Amino acid sequence: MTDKKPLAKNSPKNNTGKQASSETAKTIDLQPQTIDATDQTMNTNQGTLINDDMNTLKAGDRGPSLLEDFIFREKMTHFDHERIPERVVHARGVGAHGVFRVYESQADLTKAGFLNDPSRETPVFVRFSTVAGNRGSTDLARDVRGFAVKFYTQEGNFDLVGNNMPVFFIQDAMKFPDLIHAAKPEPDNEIPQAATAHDTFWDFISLMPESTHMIMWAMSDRAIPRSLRMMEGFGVHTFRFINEAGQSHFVKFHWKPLLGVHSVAWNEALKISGMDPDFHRRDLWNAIESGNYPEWELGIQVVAEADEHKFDFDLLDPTKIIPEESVPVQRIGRLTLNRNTDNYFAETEQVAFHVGNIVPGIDFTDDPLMQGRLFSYTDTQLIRLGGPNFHEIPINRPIVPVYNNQRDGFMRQTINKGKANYSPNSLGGGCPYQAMIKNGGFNSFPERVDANKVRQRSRSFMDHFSQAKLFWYSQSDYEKNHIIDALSFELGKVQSKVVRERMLRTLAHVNDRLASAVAFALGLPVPEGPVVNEGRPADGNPKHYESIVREPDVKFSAALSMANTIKDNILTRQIAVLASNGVSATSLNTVKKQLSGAGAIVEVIAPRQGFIQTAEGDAIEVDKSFLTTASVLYDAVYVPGGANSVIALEQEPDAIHFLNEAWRHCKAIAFDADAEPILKATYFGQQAAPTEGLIINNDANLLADQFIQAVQQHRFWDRELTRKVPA
Ligand code: HDD
Repeated sequence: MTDKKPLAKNSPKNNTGKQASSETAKTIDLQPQTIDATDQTMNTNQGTLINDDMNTLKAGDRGPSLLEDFIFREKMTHFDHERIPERVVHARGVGAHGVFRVYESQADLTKAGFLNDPSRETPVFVRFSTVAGNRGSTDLARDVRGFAVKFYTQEGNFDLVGNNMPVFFIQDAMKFPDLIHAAKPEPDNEIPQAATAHDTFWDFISLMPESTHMIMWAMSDRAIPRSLRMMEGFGVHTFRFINEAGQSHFVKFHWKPLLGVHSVAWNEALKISGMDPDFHRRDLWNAIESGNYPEWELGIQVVAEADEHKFDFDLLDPTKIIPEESVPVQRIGRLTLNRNTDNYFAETEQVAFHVGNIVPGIDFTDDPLMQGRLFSYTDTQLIRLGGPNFHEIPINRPIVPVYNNQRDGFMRQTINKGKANYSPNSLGGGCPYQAMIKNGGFNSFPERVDANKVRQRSRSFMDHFSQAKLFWYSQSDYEKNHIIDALSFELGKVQSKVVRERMLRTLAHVNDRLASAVAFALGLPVPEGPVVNEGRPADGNPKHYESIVREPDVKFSAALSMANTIKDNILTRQIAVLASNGVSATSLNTVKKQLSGAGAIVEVIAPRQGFIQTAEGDAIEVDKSFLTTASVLYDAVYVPGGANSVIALEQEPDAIHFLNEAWRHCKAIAFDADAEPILKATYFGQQAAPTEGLIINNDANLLADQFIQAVQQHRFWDRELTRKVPA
């Protein structure tokens, strides 16, 4: 047993033993709380060294345990209290540290310091999440993804608590608890987990036509991202920028991923959920550990105050986007995630975001969803994190010291000196002082509000379908098919015929083809008639709540289709190489070298783990066996030649299934020319199937070039137009 004294100082290392890749004001701030037990001796929470952590204290070695065993009692009590309530929504998440830097000063728009100074690197903590599932649910659920960014600025924390979709299901926060109750597992039997394919969700949605635009996004492939690193983020609401002169501009925030926006196939998502429920979490972790830091550009759409009413929708309505054709997105800065957490609970679980955390230069608008959020986020942390001092938890505290007269409460850490805990005071010399506006004191934008108090929705919010149509019109053919398939799946799981019919009526307000294709899959006719919209108009006129059915002014927006995304690199793409004893090392190594050189991650998969013997007589280490991995965990497959390897894999059902499934999910597949017998053994090799994304070559260098170009395309969705592969 080692007998060393605990270290007085804590180590700044992260839990991989590697030095943090980038030191920021926040990483320095976290260091006093970061503990590394390497070479240390175990002690109790009171500091007493522990001699035996294996046995409780007993009256005789076969006798009863003794109550005086303070070491056991402390350990067990702490364990019994380890869990805290999970988030009521966005329970499953993953976080990482990073930095943000603005490209050029935005001082003409905002006085926010972190957007004014290109030399300033602002530390950030980002948490991605799914919305509906529990903490232990699968990453690849069909769901919206949370994209919450905490900027630790020198003027305090700014939280941009967004999603990977630019609109929301509801317009008014009053409906949030109902939306979430309907989406979560049903209350009588708590089924289904992390899925909206059930009656209560679609019952609610079918009665809320304002959700139609968001439903189009949620039923699109945006809801099943290939990677958290390959999805967009949006602040959703219209915010305000305030400059030094006090002028306000409306602003929408965007995050644009440098790797492009990519998804998986729905059938693939279902299988990934079984093969690796931590698929996204692992992908993010591995990317950061390997130095492939995920990056996004911060985009803004800016609208002058005077132009507030020039759109065919209301800027305050969170179910609407500003089409990029109307107001282009300016890319103003870059976010880089460069450090994994040291401790999931301390950081990712305890981080507390709040839409209300803003800094001078940024302000709210009267979006009624945003206004309700301003209440909910602090309130939820009070129960989740157990009291009013959650801002003191290291991951939540700002990088600037906090001086105010807020005191006490459960788990208070700060030791405030002095007698004066009130303001104004003279006994404390009047401290802490209030800040002048010119010295950075926050002052709200003096928006003029002159109105009657009403519990009502603006008529300008009643256009429920035009942007759902815009989204539909802007999708490629394969994306439209995926939306039809997703709705057919989800509504197909709904037991209530009334609900299904009501949803078909809603879809008919978006597009006839969409509605009739889903109706066909459900074996139902498309019902006619208006959609239902609940609401008690304060003016007594039911027409107030009737949906306005119209075409959008902008009829097509390229930015809405993932088909138009970046397809010029294969960075961090996972490539499977199927091989067995007798594989051609020359081919395998040539292709692997080129793929790795282009930034892909290549893994050799064989019938068994360990090593395979190559045709040339060397041994190659196997990364995974067919038992421990699956095609759905890769972006593309390569099958090198080598006579014995080809014979072995041709007769290996797992290898053939691997290839058939990769084909079904529209992935690039490459064969050495002499590996063609394996192709012949696949289902697609026996059909007159389209050959896009299928590469066969006897020159390994040429094959690698063609393969890289194919992998860049991500997927060959047109394959789905012919008969699907039975895999
Ligand atoms: Fe929310 C969490 C995003 C509407 C109430 N929300 C939460 C998280 C994200 C969002 C990303 C997880 C933060 C984290 O990682 O810890 N929420 C949104 C977006 C919305 C939205 C983009 C619409 C534009 N949310 C919304 C409304 C309400 C809430 C209307 C209530 C009035 N949201 C919450 C919450 C959560 C939350 C209950 C649960 C855990 C938490 O806050 O910290 O307060």
